[in-house]
Amino acid sequence: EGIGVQEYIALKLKVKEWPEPAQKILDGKLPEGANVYFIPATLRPETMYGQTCCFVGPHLDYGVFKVSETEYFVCSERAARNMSFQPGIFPEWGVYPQIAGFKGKDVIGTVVNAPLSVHTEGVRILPMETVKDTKGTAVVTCVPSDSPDDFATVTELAKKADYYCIKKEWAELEILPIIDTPTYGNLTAPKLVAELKIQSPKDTKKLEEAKDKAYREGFYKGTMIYGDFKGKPVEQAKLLVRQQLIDSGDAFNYAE
Ligand code: A2H
Repeated sequence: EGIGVQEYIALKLKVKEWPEPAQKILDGKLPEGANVYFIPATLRPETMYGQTCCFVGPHLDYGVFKVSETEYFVCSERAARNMSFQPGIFPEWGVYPQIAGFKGKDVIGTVVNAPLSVHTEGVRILPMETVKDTKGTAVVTCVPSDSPDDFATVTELAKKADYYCIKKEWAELEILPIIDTPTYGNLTAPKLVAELKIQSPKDTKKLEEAKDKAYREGFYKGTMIYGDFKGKPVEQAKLLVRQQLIDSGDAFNYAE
C-alpha cells in the first residue's frame, strides 16, 4: 500500500484448545509440550484489553512455522517469509520451516489466550471474509469497541451463527469500553456503525469512512479509560502498551 513502511506489532495468542479438524491435521507433527501461537498484526496495541476473538480468512492458506523447539507461529506463508528477513524472530536468516498447513476454516473455534484481554478465559478463532493475505500476517485480532470492521463482523457472525458454523456465544463476548473520544463517546466503533447505518461487513465503502473517522478521532483525541495508562492520551498510551507487550514477551515488532 503505497510507499513507506507499515510498523505493526505482532501479538502472540497461545493456542489452548484445537478443534477436531485442526487436531487431525496437526497429529504427530508437533513435539510434546510445543506452544503454538496465532500472531495477529495490529496498529492499535492500546486497544488489546478489548480483544473478544481473533479472525482468519476461512478460504486463505495458513502455515504452522517453527520458531524454536518449543514455539510455532500460525500465519500466512508470505508473512513468515517476511519475518525470516527481520531480526529476532526466526533463528536463521531467510529460513522459516513449515511443519503443517491448513485453510482458515479448519481452525474456526480454536481457543486462544489473548494477552491483556479482559477475557482471560480465552477467545475463539472466527472467520472474517475480508481478511487479506497480502498484508500483515492474515490473522486479525478483534476489538469491536474501536474497529468498525471488527464490530460489523462480530455482529454479522452472531446474527448468522449457523450459516458460519459457529456458536453464537463465541461472537458475543462483552465489548469493553477502552478509549473515550469527544465525538463518539467510549464505544467509537459501534457508534459509527450505527450512525453510518452500516448493515454488514460487505458495506465496504461506508466501513472505509467509519474506519478513517474512528482512527483519527481515537488517535488524536482519545483518552484511555481502561488499563495501566488510564487517563493518558492514546497517542502516548500506544507506545507504552506496545513496549509493555514486547517486554513481557507477548508481542514483537513486524514491519512490511
Ligand atoms: B487493527 P493497514 Cl481497534 N486483512 O488492529 C484485513 N485487515 C487487517 C489485516 C489483513 N490481512 N491485517 C491487519 N488488519 C487490520 C486493531 C484495530 C485495527 C483497531 C482499529 C483499527 C484497526 C484490532 N483489529 O485498523 O491497512 C488490523 O486491525 C484500522 C487501520 O495495514 C490492523 O490494525 O493500515 C489494521 O487492519 C492494519 O491496517
